[in-house]
Parts: sequence; C-alpha cells; structure tokens
Amino acid sequence: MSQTYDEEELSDNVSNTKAVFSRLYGVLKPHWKTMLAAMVSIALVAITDSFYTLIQRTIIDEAILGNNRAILSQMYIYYGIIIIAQAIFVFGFVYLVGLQGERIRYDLRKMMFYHLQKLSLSYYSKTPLGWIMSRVTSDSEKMGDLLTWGIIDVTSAAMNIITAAIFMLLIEWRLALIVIASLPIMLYIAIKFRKRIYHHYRLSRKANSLMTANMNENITGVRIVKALRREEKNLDNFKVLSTNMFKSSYRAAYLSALFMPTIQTISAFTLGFVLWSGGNMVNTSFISIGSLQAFISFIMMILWPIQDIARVYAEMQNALASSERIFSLLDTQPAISDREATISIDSMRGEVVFNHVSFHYEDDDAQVIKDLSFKIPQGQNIALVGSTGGGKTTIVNLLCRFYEPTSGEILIGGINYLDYRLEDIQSRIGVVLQTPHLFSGTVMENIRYGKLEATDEQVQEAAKLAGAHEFIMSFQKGYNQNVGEGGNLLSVGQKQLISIARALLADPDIFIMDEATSSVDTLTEALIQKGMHRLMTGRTSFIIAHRLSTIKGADQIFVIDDGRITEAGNHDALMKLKGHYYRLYTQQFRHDLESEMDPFASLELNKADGAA
Ligand code: DUT
Ligand code: MG
Repeated sequence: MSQTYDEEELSDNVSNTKAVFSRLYGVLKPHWKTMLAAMVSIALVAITDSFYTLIQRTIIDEAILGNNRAILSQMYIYYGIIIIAQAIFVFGFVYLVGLQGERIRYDLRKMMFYHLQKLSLSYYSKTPLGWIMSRVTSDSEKMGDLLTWGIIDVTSAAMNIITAAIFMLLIEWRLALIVIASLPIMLYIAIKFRKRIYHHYRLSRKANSLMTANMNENITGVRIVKALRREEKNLDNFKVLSTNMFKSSYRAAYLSALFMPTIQTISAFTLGFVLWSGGNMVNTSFISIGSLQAFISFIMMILWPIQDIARVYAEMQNALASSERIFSLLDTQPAISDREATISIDSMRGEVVFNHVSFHYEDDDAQVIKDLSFKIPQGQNIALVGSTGGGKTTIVNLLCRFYEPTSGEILIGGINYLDYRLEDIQSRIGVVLQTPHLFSGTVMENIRYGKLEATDEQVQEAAKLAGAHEFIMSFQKGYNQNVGEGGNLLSVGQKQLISIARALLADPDIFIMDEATSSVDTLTEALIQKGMHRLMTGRTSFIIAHRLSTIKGADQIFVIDDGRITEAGNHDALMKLKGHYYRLYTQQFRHDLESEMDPFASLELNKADGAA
C-alpha cells in the first residue's frame, strides 16, 4: 500500500518551539522591509475602519439629530476620501503579503533543493521519496502561510481590537471597560473551540486519505479480490475506515455549528449590557445616540478579529511542526563531503589502486566488500563479472565516491582519493548506468548535459562517435525531438546510445558502465558495442559486463563473489584455470557467443519449433 504521508502531520510535538521560532525569524529577516510595509498597511486599514464608525456618529448626532445639512456634505467628502485611502491600503497589504509569501516559499524550495543535491546517495536509499516531496511541497506551503498570512492575520486582528478599544475608551470609558473585560473570556472560548474543531478536521482528513488508499488498492486489485473471494473482508475494513471518517467529520461539523452561537451569545450579553447601561446614559444625556451607535459598531468590529486569532493559534502548532521538519531536512549533513584540505587537480589519470578496501552499508553491519586489493595501470579496461549480489555495483559506487570505504583506501594517481575534491572526482568519472536516465527535454539538451558549454556541432560530433546520429536524424524533429519524462518516448537501446554520447561529450578520464542485460536488437547491440569501445580506448574503464565481446576484449577480468575477487586475469588465462569463470562462460556466455556468430540461429530454431 502506498504510504500515507499526512499521517505524520498529526504528530504536532514540536520538540523545541523556541529554537524553531528563532530559525523562522532567520527565514523572515531578509524580507523584513516588505513585511513591515504590509503590517503598516494593515494597521492603516484597521484605523480607517474606525473612522467610518466615527463619521456615522457625527452624521447621526449632528446632521440628523442636530439638523445640520452643511456637516452632512462635509462628511460625504470624508467618507469618499476614506474609501479611496482604504482601497489603496487593502491593495497594498494583499499585494505585499502575496509577494512576501511567494518569496519565502521560493527561498525555502531553493534552499531545500540545493541541499538535497548535496546529500549523498545513502540519504536517498534510506529516505522515502514521498517524505522528501511532502517537505518540499506541503510543508513549505504551510510554513510560508504561517510566516505571511499567519503574522498578518494576527497583526490585523490585534490592530482592530486595539483601535476599537482606544476609540471606545475615548467615547465612554466605563462602557469600554465592560467590553474590554469580556474580551479575554471570548478569546479563551474561541481558542478552545478552534483547537477542537481543527483536531477533528485533521482526523477526518487522515481517515479520508486512508480510505482513499484502501479503495484505490481494492479497485486496482479487483481481479485478485474476486479471485480470492475477499469481498466480505474488504467490506468490513472499509466500514471501519468509513465510520472513523464519519465520526470525526461529524464532530467537526457539530463543534463548528456550536461555535458561532456561543460567541454570539456572549457578545449579545455584552451588547445587551452596553445597550442597557448606555441607554440609561443617553436618557440622562451622559452620552449621545450617535456615540452609543458607534460603540455597538466597535463591538461588532472586535468579534471577527477574535476568531482570526483563535484560528491562527489553532493552526500554528501544525505549521511549526512543518517548519521543524523542513529545518531537520536542511540540517542533515551529507554523509560524504570534502575534507578540510583538498588537492585541486584537473585530471584523474593514473593508476587506480584499491588497498585493503572493506565496506558495509550503514544500515547493515554485514561487510559487502571484504579486504579488496587490486592495482590498475592507467588506460586498462577491466570487466567485472560474477554472481548477483556479489558487490560489483558497490565497487564502482566506491570508486565514484558515492560511498567511501569503511576501512582501507582508494588511490587515484598515487593519492588517496579522499584528498581530492568530490566535485573533481565525480566530474572526471563518466558513468553510464544499466537503465540510463534521461531528463525531459530534447535529445540535444540531454547529450549536452555531459558538458554544458558544448556547441551544437560538438554535441553532434559526440552523437556520431557514439553511433547515435543516424537514429536521431530519423526523428521528425531530429536533435530537437522531445524524449519525454525520464526519456520514456525512446527505446532502451536509444537511451543507452544517447547516454554514451553524453559520456563521450564529457570526455571523462575514467569510464564506468553497468552494462544492460536487457536485450536490444542486434543492430543496436553492435552500435552500443562500438560506442562503448570508443569510450574505453585510452581510458581506464570498469565495465560490469554481461556482453561476451566486452568481457573477451578486457585487459583484465575480475570475478567478484561475496565481496572478494575470486579470480583475475584475461579471458584465456581464466579459461585455462577452469574455475568459476570457466563455468560462467560455458553455461551463460556460450549461448551469447553462438547467437553472436549467427544472429539467425535462434530464428531458425523458432521456425523449427513452429514446424514441429
Ligand atoms: N546492498 C545494501 N545496500 C545498498 C545496496 C546494496 O545493503 O544500498 C547490499 C545488497 C547486496 C550487496 O550489498 O547483498 C552487494 O550489492 P551490489 O549491488 O553491489 O551487487 P551486484 O554485484 O552489483 O549485484 P547485481 O549483479 O545483481 O547487480
Ligand atoms: Mg549491480
């Protein structure tokens, strides 16, 4: 079953809130000017809101009750000015917050992507891709929201409450104190509610994702479900999941329904009390009708901000947990990095020496490579053969320094390769993988990936050398043909030829290839052979070989078994030995040899089968 990654969203335990806050501040700091401008705009919106109420008061008290027409037109002008000013401030803060949000998310994604590129292969083999993806997408979204709308909503709410409170105090301080006293009670209740609602809402989302995954699995596997008569059992499972989802959605809906009436009842009581005592004051001419009306408007102005604060507070834990996960990704140290003092070189030519190299993958204590030693003169072609799981891929991974030996040393050109810069090693070693990876884009872009500054002519030259030019030209758009995501619009053989062209263009000093076992047609096979041969000449090369021609042409063949070299020598020497290689050759490779000599042999055989 596909893992549901929102499960972890439910663990809100932020281990060190203070530390997370100070890092969030660090993320926000480069953008403090925009943020300040947004906060000023939102404060101005809150202040202009209060002016509306004051204008209404003047209209009621002086224009209507005092019968003063002149002041009415004056108030209209004020009203117009305030509408325009507020429109500008609203535009300002929405624009600034939007801009700020995008900038922060951009920064976060960039930081994470940059960091992910530095992390070593071992990180990727133990971290699920889905985990990384949800850090880069949903967590950065949540953290961005907290740092923009979260802050702005709270600022705006606080400004609204403060300005309303100040104006209320100015109009009639005794009434104002009644309202202000009810504020903490309302806020407390609102937060309690919001937290419960949010909790159930998230439970329901989690139940939903489990249910969807379950449904998806059973529908895609419907044939097996039916064949194994699992319908009843599946229905039971589904009922449990579906009931869970119903329960939490129901609780969320119930609490939401209860929330508004509760807040409204409390504010109605406050309002009632204000009206009652205010009404008495109007009677005794303590306070004007307009002032009382303004007072009531100010109370309404406070209700929404309280809910905003409660909502941000309820969601904050979750956003902090997202932030903490992002920071934990950014804090992951690459398992392999440059030593303090490094030697800078521009060539990796020279002898390659493995000196008592042992290695185990970190999650596993079992030695995969065991005290391996060999010496390879510059320019030799080495074929690695042997049983599956023997450690061939591991040996070339060590050579590329995707992993480092746990003991022993690897020397290139007489120097321990830990003293070189990682970038120098990896840029001077060309690797063609068993299943070559192409990036979405054109054929031209994919070959140029080997050397970004290459001209179109150089790219074509490399393609010609690799033997890829012909089939590229047969594409409708030639070199501008799109290869599709991961190159899946091309055949396996074509992908290999393109990656050989890419390696040729990069012109590496050491060439490594994990040869494909997958069968390609004989013509493509011959092309690949030729391309590989071009790459191998004059370079030290390590081929994990399955093709007989590669093996027979190698200067040395290493038979790798259980992390050790069990036999070494060229083809003739190993055949004479009559050991492991001899058996491999006679059982596996001879068949290849036959079909290589006579490509129609198997065809004839099939015909004969059909006739019989
Ligand atoms: N191994 C791990 N972790 C990894 C990769 C491999 O524990 O990330 C183990 C599996 C195996 C041993 O290391 O027992 C050697 O694996 P390798 O891939 O080097 O074997 P191979 O000789 O390349 O096998 P094949 O011919 O199937 O490609
Ligand atoms: Mg392998």
